[in-house]
Amino acid sequence: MVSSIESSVGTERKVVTELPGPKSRALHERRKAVVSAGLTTGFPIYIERGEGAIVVDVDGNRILDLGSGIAVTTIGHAVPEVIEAVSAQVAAFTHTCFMVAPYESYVTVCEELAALTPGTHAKASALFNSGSEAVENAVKVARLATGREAIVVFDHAYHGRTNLTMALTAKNMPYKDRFGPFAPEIYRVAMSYPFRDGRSGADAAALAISEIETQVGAHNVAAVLIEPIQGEGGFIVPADGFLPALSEWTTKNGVVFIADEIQSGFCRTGEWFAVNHEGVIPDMVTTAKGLAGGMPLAALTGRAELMNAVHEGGLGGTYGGNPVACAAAVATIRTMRDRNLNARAREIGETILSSLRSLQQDVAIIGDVRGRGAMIAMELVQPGTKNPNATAAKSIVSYCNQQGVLALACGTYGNVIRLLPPLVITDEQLADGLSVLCAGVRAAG
Ligand code: PLZ
Repeated sequence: MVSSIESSVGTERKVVTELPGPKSRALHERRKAVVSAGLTTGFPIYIERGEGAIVVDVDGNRILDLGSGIAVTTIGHAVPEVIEAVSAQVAAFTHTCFMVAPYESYVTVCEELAALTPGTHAKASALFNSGSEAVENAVKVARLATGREAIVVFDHAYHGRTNLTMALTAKNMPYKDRFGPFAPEIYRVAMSYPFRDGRSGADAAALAISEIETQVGAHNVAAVLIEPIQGEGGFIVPADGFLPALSEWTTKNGVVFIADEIQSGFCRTGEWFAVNHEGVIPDMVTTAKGLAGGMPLAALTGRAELMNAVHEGGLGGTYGGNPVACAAAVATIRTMRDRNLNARAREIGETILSSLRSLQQDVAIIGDVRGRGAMIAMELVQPGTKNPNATAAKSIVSYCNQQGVLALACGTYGNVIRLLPPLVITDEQLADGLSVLCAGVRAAG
């Protein structure tokens, strides 16, 4: 069964119909009648199967996936280890609710999280269904453990779409517009954005800290919540020293430092977590996405004294840490370790960076190329300025799509193209994807 799936999907990108093809277009018509218009799909090809870095649509087109379903299928599609673990778990049992009748895989996932997240201190975790839910719970625990209410977040931040996490997310359109009122006691301060603010990490941290101290008061702050590399906001890598300075300030002031590693975690940046690049040890870490290789699972991991400050029954949910998702996570983490995917992420990063940096020499619309490991982006500008060029981003994404390559845009200004390939992408597939992308950039520039 596993081998027939493996052998049935080719490894090369191959477009056999116009895109989207006739079957995808027909499905899209059906969808319009019944799926909320609030959900949009940039490139509505309907997927039938996948393997590694290739997804196959209902018209038989083989599409190269450079987005991993937004950093989720980090170990690739249809990974044999995950197929086996999930299939066995589905056959054994699919649900009991961990609060009703527990099972081993939940505990194993929490053991892995304790071992892999930064720091050797005692840790405890709780498992949830989505990234937003993990972030919501981080806020709950930080408030309870500190007895304080204020939560500090940053410009360009993305933390989710639920009511509380919408308030934590910076960008209005499309995430927040007319969906309020929003949760109170959320304060936004300046992010370090080297391409746009030109500040050193120390200066950017001093600015953020002074905003917190003058506008909120350190003693009111329960937590500082930050993506160590911002995802939806534009793959913004803060200047060196920014995260360590913030982390030091939180420690001095009894504030919980929460790293939202939902997009940047689990080998994406060439480390288990993006904070590892700067030796920062967060008090709490939220994870999801890459953690379970495509099954919905999220986690909140934190210092045991914070996580265990919660009263009995204070955390939970029907599906959180579902056994099938936990089985997938155990297999996913093992696969990451066995295949040394952190090293592979770094190799992929070097290849992408060198290709995009050399392109930047002759194309005036690339303002910045940045990122770590296999989390790399280019920020597009109007030639000769730093003014955002969202039109170019749109046309490059659609060029890639027409060639059978899935690429994603992001950014507060919609002008960033981000690459999040599955880490099992082959050198040939990566070279192919980059040549399509570079042609798209040249055409737009
Ligand atoms: N924190 C850092 O990246 C999810 C959002 C896609 P959920 N990012 C993709 C979209 O448009 O909804 C994300 C993230 C960071 C939290 C989240 C939220 O995770 O699993 O989507 O709830």
